[in-house]
Amino acid sequence: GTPDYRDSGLEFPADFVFGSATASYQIEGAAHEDGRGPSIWDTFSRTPGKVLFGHTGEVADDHYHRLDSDLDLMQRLGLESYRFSIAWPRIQAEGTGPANVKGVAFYSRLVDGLLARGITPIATLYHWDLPQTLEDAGGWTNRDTSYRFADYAHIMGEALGDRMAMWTTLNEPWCSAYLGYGSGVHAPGITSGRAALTAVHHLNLAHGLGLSALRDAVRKPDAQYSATLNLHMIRPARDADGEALPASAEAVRRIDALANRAFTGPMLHGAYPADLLEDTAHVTDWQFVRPGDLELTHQPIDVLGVNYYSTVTVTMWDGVSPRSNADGHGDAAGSPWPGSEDVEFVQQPGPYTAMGWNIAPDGLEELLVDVHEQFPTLPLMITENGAAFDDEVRDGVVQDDARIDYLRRHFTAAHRAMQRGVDLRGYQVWSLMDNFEWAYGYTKRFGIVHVDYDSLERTIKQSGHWYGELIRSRSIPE
Ligand code: GBH
Repeated sequence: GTPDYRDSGLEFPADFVFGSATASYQIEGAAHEDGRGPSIWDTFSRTPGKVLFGHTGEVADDHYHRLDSDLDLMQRLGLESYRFSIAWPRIQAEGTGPANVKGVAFYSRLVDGLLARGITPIATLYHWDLPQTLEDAGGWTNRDTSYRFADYAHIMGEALGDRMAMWTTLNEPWCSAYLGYGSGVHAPGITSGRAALTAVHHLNLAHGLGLSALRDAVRKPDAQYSATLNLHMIRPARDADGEALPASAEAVRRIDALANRAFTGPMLHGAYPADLLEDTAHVTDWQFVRPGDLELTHQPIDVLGVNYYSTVTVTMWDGVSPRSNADGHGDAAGSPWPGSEDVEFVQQPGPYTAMGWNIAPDGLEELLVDVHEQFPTLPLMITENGAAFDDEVRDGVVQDDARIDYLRRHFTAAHRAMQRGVDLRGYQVWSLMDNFEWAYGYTKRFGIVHVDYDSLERTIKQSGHWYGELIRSRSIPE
């Protein structure tokens, strides 16, 4: 291999699953149809100043009405799997009570359509669209929400459990907790460190309770169960000679505790890390962790889903020099790092995507190897990787070379991690199509398929064709 990760010709094993991913609120639209109740993202996106240009998921990609043609699109791309999420408020408008038959029918049709085309369905139960009624009762700061999530998981297990290949409980609980309740840049837009840490625990509890409820309901012995985490690849800040700054080790440890071990601890070890509890003792006493909870959060999983986009580089702020806000959340009202607001996220070397995120394929290799070393018997799946760039349609073609280059480097990195012994089962590119990019609205395009937001017409980008070629040949194309 070459040191810059721009390889071609690397082959992937026959059972490696190449797919693409989306999330309900980002693509579906049809926000008021067939009994769907409001979610926290409906409320948040309609609150002035929260989402760029006041964009909402009201129409999004109108996927709800274009299901069949979108399924055909997946088939044309040659996808082997499709990772989607289920909108909880379509199933239970207020987050409680019996299943809404029409909501269930939509996902049932989706799963059948995938299977009919030979595409493996991977469903995430929660990709951030909490029923608003549950938020009104405290949302993820209310322990009851974890139990409501388990009820919902049981409903879905009964409804789709005969066909679903792989289940994921939560997508990126880091974002739900720290961006939703800490920095407030995501719904419900609360800015409280204590609320964020309370949410961390109730999300961990929801994962565990939801997983057991699913297992009880699903009648398919080979179904697989997982959670998806956006594990942070954290690097120490260095001086001009490349030496790690003395204060950086402390910063790496603190961010690793909050971002990574706050979830892997309870989910995979059955304990919160002692240093996390100490670091945050001035924020909360963690009394919301009740006796027996850590047995509930610690459920066996078959695969760990890893979402990877970029690296972060940290040191401790000296309290004097102007602060870098390169974590992308510097202008938020609150901090996404409760108790560690004195960690500084320093400017990284680039190049950057349109999100301003550092492009670092070596970080993906390192992260996968690192997670594998921590959990040697746990198979991994990349459940999201991709990039936003400023795409343009010219003569009906989107020549997104930057995205092809990004994907090539990250597939190379994944391949290298496998060469180094990582049990990596598949790769779901984010995203199947351009969509509602949360607080950025429709201004950032991650798709391998372009969406025209006036006509809602889909155009496969060159990266989509490139990916199709990778899937067909099972090796990284020229
Ligand atoms: C995912 O979240 C989501 O699951 C998905 O819905 C979303 O559309 C997609 O990614 C793209 O955003 O500024 O360098 O410090 C990504 C979560 C958390 C990833 C913050 C980048 C900051 C990187 N993001 N993180 S940096």
